[in-house]
Amino acid sequence: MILTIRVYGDDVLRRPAGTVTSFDEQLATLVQDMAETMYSAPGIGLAAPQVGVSRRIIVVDISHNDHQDQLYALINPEVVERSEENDRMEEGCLSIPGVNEAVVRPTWVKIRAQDVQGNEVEIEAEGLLARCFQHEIDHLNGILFVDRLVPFRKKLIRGKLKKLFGTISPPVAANAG
Ligand code: GNR
Ligand code: NI
Repeated sequence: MILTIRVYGDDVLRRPAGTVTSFDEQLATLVQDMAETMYSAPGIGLAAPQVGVSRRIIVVDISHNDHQDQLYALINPEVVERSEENDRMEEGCLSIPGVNEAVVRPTWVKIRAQDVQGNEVEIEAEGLLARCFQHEIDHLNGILFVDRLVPFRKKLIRGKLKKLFGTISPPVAANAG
């Protein structure tokens, strides 16, 4: 089932998502619906708050097909190690359509998470995959990529955000970014 993607200005995108504790059929269904929603958008990642579910769940697939053989579905994911080296890469977000800006982030990350069955997994990623994991984990903490722009660009896109979404939605200070 394709779910509705929430857009900039929706409070759920600013709320820190809750830890998942039940690895049941309902979780498996939600993960499948999130994957379907991501592929149909199309996008290379999706976090549960983007479909109105304030829980720590992400799906990522940077391949250009929906075969699901390169689908990562991660529960309670955390960045546990990051490179000192950074990359600057253009990002977009399904929740902020019409805005694309370069963001600086670590080139490489190690992620610790659980799979849909609750087994612990560790993943090392670099390049676009690392980029996408970091973008999605930010969503779980109420952080959007526009929060990570250099102050000058952040200021410049305020007008655009106001025009596109009718509001400015600043990061919540408590969401340590
Ligand atoms: O589809 C998406 N593309 C993308 C491109 C560069 C960096 C991050 C992303 S994630 C985005 C989908 C999305 O909004 N996920 O939260
Ligand atoms: Ni996004």
